[in-house]
Amino acid sequence: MTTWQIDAEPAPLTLDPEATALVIIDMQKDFLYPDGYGAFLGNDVTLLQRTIAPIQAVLAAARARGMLVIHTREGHRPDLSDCPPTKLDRWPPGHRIGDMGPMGRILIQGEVGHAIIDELAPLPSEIVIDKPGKNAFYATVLEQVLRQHGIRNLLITGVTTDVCCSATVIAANDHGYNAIVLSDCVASYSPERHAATLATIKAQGGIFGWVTDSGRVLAAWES
Ligand code: C5J
Repeated sequence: MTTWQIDAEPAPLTLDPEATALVIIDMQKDFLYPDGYGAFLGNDVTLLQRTIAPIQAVLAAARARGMLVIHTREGHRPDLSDCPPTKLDRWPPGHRIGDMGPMGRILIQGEVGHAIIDELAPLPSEIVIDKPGKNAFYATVLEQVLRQHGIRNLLITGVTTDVCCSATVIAANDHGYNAIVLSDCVASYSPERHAATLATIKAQGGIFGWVTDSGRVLAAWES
């Protein structure tokens, strides 16, 4: 059986390609584009844009290998029926989910800002999971999809390291999956929180998972 030997922290990994999926979390216009909601809140979106090229490289290689690719999008129904009031009330009026932002209603399905960035547009054959929470397992069909495809290992990319990537890695661990985070393919609006999140994931012998990077994954795929 072919396996991938991937250099990672806290220890190298051996992965079964058939049981491994690429997960691209929330690479949405609202988080990454200069006229999106993230920028509107005063964040430096260039910190997140650095992930685009390495994710493109990993995505192209994953597609060439016929790997399962899963994209996620954070967002809510236009009537906000899937948005808890606690999530809604957390910001001042004008900055809330469902309010009008620079790219349409903030984090609402179907709005321009909710879409995945053009650079990483999913193929029609790829799975797109809409999630109302930060963790991609919460109130979605993700676990069912993974089970149907026999997946046990998740290569985690996307934004933001400390929010939706972290929440998904922690949930993946509890659901019995191996989460392997590609450090140059994830980013935060805060470099400090990015570093702290990666340090936590791989601490204590890999308490939540592994950390590697696109170069080491691509090298493993090519060897
Ligand atoms: C945030 C996310 N940051 N995708 N969402 O609210 O990390």
